[in-house]
Amino acid sequence: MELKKAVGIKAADYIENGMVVGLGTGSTAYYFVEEVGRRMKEEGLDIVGVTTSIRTKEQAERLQIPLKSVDEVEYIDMTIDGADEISDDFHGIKGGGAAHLYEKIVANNSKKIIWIVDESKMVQKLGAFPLPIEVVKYGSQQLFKRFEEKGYQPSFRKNEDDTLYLTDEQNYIIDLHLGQIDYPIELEKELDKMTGVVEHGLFLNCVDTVLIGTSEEVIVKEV
Ligand code: DER
Repeated sequence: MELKKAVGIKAADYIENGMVVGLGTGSTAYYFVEEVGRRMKEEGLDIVGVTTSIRTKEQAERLQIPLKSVDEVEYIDMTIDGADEISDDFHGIKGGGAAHLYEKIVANNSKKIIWIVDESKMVQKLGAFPLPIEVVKYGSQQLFKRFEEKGYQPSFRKNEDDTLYLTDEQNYIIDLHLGQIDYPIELEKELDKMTGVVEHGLFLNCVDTVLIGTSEEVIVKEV
């Protein structure tokens, strides 16, 4: 957790007065948002936040970070968010925290995207991490069967009480256990065409900067 805290705090250095900032979701982004709150309180940092989940919204409200919806701003200057896997060619898998739909909406309306990870997230090729797929409830069992037939080893995301997990949009998550993904762009095209798939966790060709927390330092990689 220390690596996540170090990279989350470092990421806040990129935030400047007057920015509209996309506030990511997850255990690493949590530390970034906390640091933004600290800088606002102690240094007078003046920004507007656009959140990527209900839980980040609640955290930002606790920190009294002024917020706007993604639809209330012309664009977002910079979004700082976590990731579950980042490949050598800087493609990402997100959605481990089931927030990838809102995260992708905010990312797609951002001028600059920074991902903050600990070194364990850096991989040669994507796929060891299950690929989250947000699906509408109606027809989700049929989609599940399609994924099974494709050999994608699907599983519904569940709560601790074994009920089906519901996203902020009240949809289901199906996680695909694909193993190494050799052709992510082709997979993205296939998933984008499947009726009932709301959004998948492939974030391809979108990140600008990656901050990697290691035991020695925070490494900055410009893509
Ligand atoms: O859901 C997401 O994409 C989040 O960014 C999350 O999965 C990042 O992981 P973390 O909690 O290890 O930062």
